[in-house]
Amino acid sequence: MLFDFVLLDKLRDARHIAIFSGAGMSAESGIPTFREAHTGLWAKYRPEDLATPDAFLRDPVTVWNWYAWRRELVQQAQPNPGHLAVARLEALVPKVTVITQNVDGLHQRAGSSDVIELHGSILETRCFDCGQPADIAAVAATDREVPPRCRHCGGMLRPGVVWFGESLPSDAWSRAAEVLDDADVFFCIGTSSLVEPAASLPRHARSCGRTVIQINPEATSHDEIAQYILRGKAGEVMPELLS
Ligand code: BV8
Ligand code: ZN
Repeated sequence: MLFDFVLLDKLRDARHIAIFSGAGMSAESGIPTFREAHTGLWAKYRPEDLATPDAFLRDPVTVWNWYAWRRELVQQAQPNPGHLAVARLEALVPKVTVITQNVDGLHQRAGSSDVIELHGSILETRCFDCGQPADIAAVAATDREVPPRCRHCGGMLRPGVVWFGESLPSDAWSRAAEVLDDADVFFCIGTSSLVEPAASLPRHARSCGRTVIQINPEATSHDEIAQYILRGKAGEVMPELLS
């Protein structure tokens, strides 16, 4: 892929690069995107119907098992060349902040040192009732109940993610807003830009005068606000951009 010289100059001169990523960032690690997540075993469910507190209260076993399946997938997955290229950016640019919608922890495993998880982490577990964190490995070793129970209050344990209808962690959201104020380049990688309020970040970045770069094999609503559209896969475009 040939890159615009002005784009390459902007990357060379950048002081602070923000990387806003979605499920497409992890697609080449073998983790189905949300648009694909209802395939195979879960074909009859839509993610938006499972990733809600009501769904969990209505059918805790199905929701718990869906997350147990995804957690297993995530733990077996490896960061792909796209994650690794994002991590390598830190050696080339004074400051790089990753703002991810993903809950899989692959940016951190690739070596990115500053990752804001807007939607929490599937690797974390907490009590639905009292909020106490739980060590899922320790719990699974002794508690066969599905979902397992909180040791403090006996409530059901739940994944440490942000469900639809739940607020984003206030510290993560305020940190993302600070990054928007400071970054000079804003990558938007592998997101369909459908989920709010995260999807408002690239639009806000553009309105603040940042250089917005979209990397996605398909068109999304953010194409209209991006100055640069790199039509391709994260695992191919990002390493090429840094080569
Ligand atoms: C909130 C954690 C308020 C859980 C997730 C009506 C209109 C507007 C908004 C709403 C509405 N009704 C409700 C809302 C709000 C709702 C929302 O946005 N709903 C959507 C469905 C319309 N948002 C919320 O509920 C949020 N909270 O608003 O709170 C509030 C205020 C006060 C008090 C109480 C409440 C919470 C949203 C967070 C939900 N949790 N994840 C879990 O993971 O199970 S979101 C979840 O879906 C993912 O984390 C991800 O963020 C999102 C899916 O989006 P993408 O990441 O973009 O993935 P997707 O599959 O869609 O797209 C993949 C893209 O990758 C595609 O474009 C594809 O082309 C591309 N791609 C594919 N392969 C590659 C690639 N790109 C590059 N390389 C490749 N190889
Ligand atoms: Zn509890």
